[in-house]
Amino acid sequence: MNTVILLIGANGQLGKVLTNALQDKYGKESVIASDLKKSEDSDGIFEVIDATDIDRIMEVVIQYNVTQIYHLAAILSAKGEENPLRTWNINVKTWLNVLEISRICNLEKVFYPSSIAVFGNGAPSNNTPNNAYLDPTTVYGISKVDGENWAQYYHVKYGLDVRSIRYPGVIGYQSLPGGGTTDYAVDIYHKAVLNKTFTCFLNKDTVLPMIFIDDVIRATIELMEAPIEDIKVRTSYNIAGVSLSPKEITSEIRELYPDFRVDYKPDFRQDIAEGWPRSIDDSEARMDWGWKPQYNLWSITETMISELIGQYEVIL
Ligand code: AKB
Repeated sequence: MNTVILLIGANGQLGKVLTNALQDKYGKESVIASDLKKSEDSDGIFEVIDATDIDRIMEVVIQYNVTQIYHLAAILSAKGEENPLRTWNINVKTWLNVLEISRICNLEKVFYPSSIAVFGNGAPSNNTPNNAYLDPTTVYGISKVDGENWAQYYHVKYGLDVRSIRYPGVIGYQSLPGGGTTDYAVDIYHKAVLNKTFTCFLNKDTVLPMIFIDDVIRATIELMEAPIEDIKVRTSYNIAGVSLSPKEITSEIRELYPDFRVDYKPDFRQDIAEGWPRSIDDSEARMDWGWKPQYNLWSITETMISELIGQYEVIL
């Protein structure tokens, strides 16, 4: 069977990069990117899909003989709090649509991104284990716990091969994140390269688990390619990159931009961040399918800055 992948939510921070990585791997003709609007810079097959519309997803799955779905569409933690019921409806309904279609069409594999937002105050905040108690404090987190349980349900009940990772905050240069609590860790690099002062919405010492985009894309593809018998966790796997605070990122950036200035104005996102782990225990992912991060704070900083300089065409 030829692999044909449908990515839902392909215009987001991860979607664009994952689409390119999957196109490189499987060929442009085997990857269908989709989102609510056609992306300006899409290079390959693109279909407009509103994932709350199950018939539209089905149409595209049948049209292209799709064999795998990566479901990336979701409203993130900070944005989600503006309208909790809408967030719940979108995050959960779109995921159930994808699961139902995957079951009906007997798809080979499905990918579901979960998040460190599934954890709350009931979990240890250092080295949070995979099976820690889940009492999330945001509607986004609640929807991800729910989504993980649905993933496991479809696996156990229908034998659907659903695989999932709990993403830390993702740092990447290709596109801006939107609506998350960890977004500051991308914005800060943009401001540094543009020689602007950065106003941080978290306190300087707030440590959160983060991961570089290349590591997260590699983790996703490695998980999806792992032999089925290696996948022991059917809710979602913890993965860790590097745990960081705004102060630590700032001091690394100052190695290259000594005059870089950061002001701190914590807002409601500080409360969200305080409910999340400081660091993640990813030993199950390491053991089951060989996960290992490659980027540390310094290599993230060097890569972010050199890539963004290229994008903004500024001279160091
Ligand atoms: C967010 O901040 O909401 C996301 C996440 C950690 O899932 N980046």
